Amino acid sequence: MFVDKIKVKIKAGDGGNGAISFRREKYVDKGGPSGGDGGDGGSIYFVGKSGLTTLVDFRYNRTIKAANGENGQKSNCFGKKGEDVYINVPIGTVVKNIDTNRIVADITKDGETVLIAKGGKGGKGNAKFANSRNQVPRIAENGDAGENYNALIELKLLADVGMVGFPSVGKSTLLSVLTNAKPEIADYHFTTLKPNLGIVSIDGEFDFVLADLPGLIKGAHEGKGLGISFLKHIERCRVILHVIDMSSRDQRDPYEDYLTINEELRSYNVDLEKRPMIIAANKMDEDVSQLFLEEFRKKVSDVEIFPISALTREGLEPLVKKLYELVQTTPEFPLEFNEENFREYTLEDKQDTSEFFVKKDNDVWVIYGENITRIFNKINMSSDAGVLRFLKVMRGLGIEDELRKQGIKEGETVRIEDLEFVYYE
Ligand SMILES: Nc1nc2c(ncn2[C@@H]2O[C@H](COP(=O)(O)OP(=O)(O)OP(=O)(O)O)[C@@H](O)[C@H]2O)c(=O)[nH]1
Ligand SMILES: [Mg+2]
Repeated sequence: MFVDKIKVKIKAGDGGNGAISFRREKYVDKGGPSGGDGGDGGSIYFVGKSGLTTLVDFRYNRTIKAANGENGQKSNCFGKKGEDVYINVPIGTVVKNIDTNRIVADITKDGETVLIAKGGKGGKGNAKFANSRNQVPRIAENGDAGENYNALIELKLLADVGMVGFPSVGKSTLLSVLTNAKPEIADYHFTTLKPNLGIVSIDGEFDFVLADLPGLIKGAHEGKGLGISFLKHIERCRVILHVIDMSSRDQRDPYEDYLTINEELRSYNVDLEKRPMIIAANKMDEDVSQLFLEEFRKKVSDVEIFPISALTREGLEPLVKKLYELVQTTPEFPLEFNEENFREYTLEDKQDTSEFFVKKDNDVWVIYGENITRIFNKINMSSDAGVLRFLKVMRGLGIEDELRKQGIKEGETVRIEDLEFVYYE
């Protein structure tokens, strides 16, 4: 089964909460604070692994989780760290965060290890809050939540040579005679619904990966036919093999076919033009093909043409040799990233945003925003000291100023998450 796209939930471990406790030892005066820190939550990593070719393993595992950190304990005992999770994925795996529409990882090498979701940091125990002014701190931090999001995991084919062409020109037939692959072959359009891969061996020693792609038609880049979803697979092929039906069986002109497909490639991604391309003029076993080929040669002089018959297996050797030579001399085409769609995910990024929002919902002033939620969740609100600390943070962030600016009056209610309190100057 060929799984090339799958949605999963990603959930790194939460950090454990810091503990509040005090020493009660015989000779220790008053007993100092001794609440240990919570352990960090486990992170999730993907590791590129050559040999894996599908995402099928994810079919049965739609949620990927790492363990939470344990809570801190008394007597300065730290909570245990949640274990990190490493998952092997095929090379060519791209992970996208659907919630933010950003690419989290693009795995292109064997052994490449990428952080997919960072575990939450453990909260500090009260021992960490002791200072000269406050020797009996009754506050501890809760652990941060582990990063979690909905992900789309996609597999981009990493073929060396990708075949493009109209439906029924013989792409799958060619793949079946050059490799061990057994793609479906039939005399109707769009026989191939998903790309097939095969390995072309030369003298059993050198080889390259050949991909047979679903047929393209005019408007493919806008989603016509099988459309854009398969054009992306050629993004990374080093070499393009343009297969053309020289027998003009479908009453199309081979030269027009050639122009149309090139236009589709160009409309989808200009870069494709930079890849070396050669032409397989197929179905040369048909009577009319020779005439069409002569016409074609007159119009196309800048691209090398290899007359072949996939059916009778004629003319294949020079074609394969040329493809191999091009694969050897053409660099890989990594996906191009720009700031917009690529960002490595770290929790630190989020901590930097100090923004919050204030709105009035009926009579209640509501304060919200990612950062404020994070701080709120971090502070242990079950103690007065915790609440006081939170109010201090609010002041520090300028929330109080903003409320005043927007006209809050004494006695009005303020709400943050599930905490409501009355505002006094
Ligand atoms: N005469 C002749 N027929 C061929 C040749 N190569 C393929 N065909 C026939 O053309 C038809 C289509 O072949 P496929 O290999 O399925 O074509 P395709 O390009 O993969 O088509 P789609 O998957 O629909 O895009 C089949 O009936 C093949 O037998 C050839 O060299 N000569
Ligand atoms: Mg096919």
